[in-house]
Amino acid sequence: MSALTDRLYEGAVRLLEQAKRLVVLTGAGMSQESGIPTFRDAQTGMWARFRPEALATESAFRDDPSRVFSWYLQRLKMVRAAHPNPGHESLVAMESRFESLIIATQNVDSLHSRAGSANVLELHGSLERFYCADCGETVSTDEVLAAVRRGGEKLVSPVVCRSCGGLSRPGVVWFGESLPEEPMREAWEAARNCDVMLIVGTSAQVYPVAELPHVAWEAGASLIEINPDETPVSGSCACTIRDSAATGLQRLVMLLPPHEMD
Ligand code: BJW
Ligand code: ZN
Repeated sequence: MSALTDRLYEGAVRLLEQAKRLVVLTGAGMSQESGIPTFRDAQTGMWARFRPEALATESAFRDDPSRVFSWYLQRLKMVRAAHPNPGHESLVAMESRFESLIIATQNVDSLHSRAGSANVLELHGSLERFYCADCGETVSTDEVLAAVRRGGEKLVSPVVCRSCGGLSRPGVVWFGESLPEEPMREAWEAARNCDVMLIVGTSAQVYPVAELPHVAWEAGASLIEINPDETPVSGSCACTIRDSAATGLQRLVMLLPPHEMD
């Protein structure tokens, strides 16, 4: 570990020690060490193999429902087989050290909640929910999983809605769609009121979530980034830790002195 890296961790710890309200903004890099590919990493990202507009839009779904539905079923199977990594667990361990710790995540894999984090705002929805693309009625995930078992590795047609006969779609936010209102309102409010925003494993390229660090910064919060690579937000950060999510968060938890309430 270099002296510069040590200083960056020390700087981050000093900011966290003084903070009462922490917001953690997470992206696909957070779950990379759980074996879930990121979206944009050149060699391993999901979109190294697929074009986003070919799969993550409503029009792609309308053009070829089985192809898009099957892609999401494969991903649901993958996240169900995955486990939270030490980075997710470190965020759970950090909770008791702050008056409030809110996780605003773009991830649809539920790994923060499965790790045990209490306050998680899912800004891009979840792979665990399905609903009818026509009437909005919830479609049971058990029914969807039964379709997975029937389909095996083959293309699976979307489950048909019992109310209107429409096709079921994953409960994630596609390009051109608005984000869920309530978590979005809470995330913006938390960003305006936090002392520190910790930004972990996101390329900070997808809007409107990419605005959140700017909202926090303009309201006077300090920004800390954990990401092996530079991002558009790096220049505004007080500390940029160039490590993986699991390494960075584990080390921060280790260095943070115990809370006086502990
Ligand atoms: C590690 C690591 C390790 C690796 N540890 N780190 C303003 C300007 C320009 C464009 C727009 C704008 N406003 C809106 C737009 C359009 C669009 C957009 O942002 N486009 C940009 C790409 C330019 N936005 C939208 O369409 C949004 N909707 C909207 O704005 O609606 C408006 C509206 C108004 C009125 C009526 C209706 C609508 C919706 C965006 C939804 C995004 N959805 C997706 C797909 C979800 C479904 C699915 O899962 O398939 O969400 S896109 C995809 O990107 C996914 C992610 O959540 C999101 C963010 O990606 P993320 O998490 O940052 O991952 P990566 O891969 O990009 O980065 C990984 C990072 O981790 C890297 O930095 C690595 O270095 C790092 N890393 N290993 C730590 N181990
Ligand atoms: Zn319906």
